[in-house]
Amino acid sequence: MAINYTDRIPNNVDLGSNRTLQRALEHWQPEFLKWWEDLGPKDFQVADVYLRTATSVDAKGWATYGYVRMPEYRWGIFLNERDPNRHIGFGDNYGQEVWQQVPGEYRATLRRLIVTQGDTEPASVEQQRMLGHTAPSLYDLRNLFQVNVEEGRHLWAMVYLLHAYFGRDGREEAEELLERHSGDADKPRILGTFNEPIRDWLSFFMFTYFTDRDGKFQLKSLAESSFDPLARTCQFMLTEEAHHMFVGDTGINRVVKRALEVMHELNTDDPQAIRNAGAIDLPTVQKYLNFWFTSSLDLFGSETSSNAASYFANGLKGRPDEAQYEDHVASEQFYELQLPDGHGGTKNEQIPMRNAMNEVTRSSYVRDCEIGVKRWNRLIEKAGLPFRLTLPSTRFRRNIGNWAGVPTTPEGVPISAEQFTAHKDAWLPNESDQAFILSLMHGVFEQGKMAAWIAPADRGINNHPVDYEYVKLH
Ligand code: BYC
Repeated sequence: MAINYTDRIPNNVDLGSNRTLQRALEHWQPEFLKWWEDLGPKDFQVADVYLRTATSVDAKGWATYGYVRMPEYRWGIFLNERDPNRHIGFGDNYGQEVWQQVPGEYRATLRRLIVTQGDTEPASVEQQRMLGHTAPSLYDLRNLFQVNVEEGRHLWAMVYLLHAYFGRDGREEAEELLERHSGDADKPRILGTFNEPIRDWLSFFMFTYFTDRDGKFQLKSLAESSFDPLARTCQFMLTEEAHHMFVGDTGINRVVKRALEVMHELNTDDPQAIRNAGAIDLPTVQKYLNFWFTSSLDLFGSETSSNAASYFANGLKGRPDEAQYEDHVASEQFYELQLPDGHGGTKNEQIPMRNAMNEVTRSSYVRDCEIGVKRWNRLIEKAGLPFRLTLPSTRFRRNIGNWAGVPTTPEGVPISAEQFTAHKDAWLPNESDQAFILSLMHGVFEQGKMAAWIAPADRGINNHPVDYEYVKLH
């Protein structure tokens, strides 16, 4: 179904045929806009931003480009087309028909999953709220705002499901999605990473590379759901998510490239000399990577999870790309985990595969993260330098799961709490690293100009040059 843009809320779900639902969402819309005004990107609301907007969910229409003022962005409700032949792809109900309504027995669990997913979307906008002021170029400013408006739309996607399928409880949850706030002492966002401040663009690129990639894997898992409207919503969200990870991937690439240029010009790999020249030294890039990668690892939940086992058994949440597996029931298989033994060592434990689904997904995620790291290292290698960026062990600096609070080296070797404290400043961004990175953050808003700490992008957006006027500031 085409997207109806004459409606107050653009949609391809025939919203007009359900007046009660339409009215409920039209009631939520001004609350959303108020939230956007209060906690969305600070300032820049009257700027014309070169944004893509979905005008249909097919390949031709999902990215239609033009100048838009952010508050006038057409946030709407778009689901992938329904596949009448779709059947449940995993778990105890494998092969049965997918659900168009929420089965009563799974109502609370599905609502919780949708709320958790929905909570991350506005959280990320709140976290990135101040970054516009310090954008390294108009190109980057535009990318930030593209990410922000689409996260806003992803919130709409979850709010639609809550309103359409969960009655009054759903409407209340939708309100609370605008009441919890990132970092709020009383009403924080649900998941840890989404309460971490993002004050600088190095963190923003790390977040879009590592944390948006958690989004990719969680959305892929939910895109397998037997609850068909959820699956179809997530399938379309995934189309938009790719650009967010691209922003992170190329952003880090450009930071590394600039560091290498300065190292070459000065003929030194002394981090202080590189900092003095206004670029970001590679050991500091590694520390930020350590922080955001490990924080994002926590987003997969515990290694052994009875929640994950019942999500899978009941067909609520599958494995990313479930079709690649041979056994979709996974009731007889086991998974081997290496867990802390409580005495400073490790022990191996076999657990039922269904209880290990978080770990299965986390492992796929780690493999996906490695692709970018390899690409960044290729640049460093080409420059003839021995330095390599690496992903730390999945045991390092964990706050959730079996390794939570167990001090280890970045390689995952258990150490004492004293040893961890002694090395912390060398492994993670310390106060002076953060102060240095913040000192580089100054907005560059002149067309064609780029901040000195980052190399220009290789190409622009939608075939425009990198120095195009992506944001018209008035
Ligand atoms: N922080 O059995 P456990 C995205 C909670 S990102 C705080 O270990 P489970 C995006 C957990 O909720 C994708 N709490 O884990 C990216 C549970 O609490 P309750 C977001 C945590 O349930 C960038 C308890 O610990 N989508 O889209 O198997 C920009 C024990 O849970 C954390 C989803 O996450 C944490 N890190 O799995 C914008 C999908 N981890 O319920 C957007 C929906 C766990 O006992 N969520 N806990 O009170 C889920 O599938 C699951 O809830 C989780 C946890 C994967 C998060």
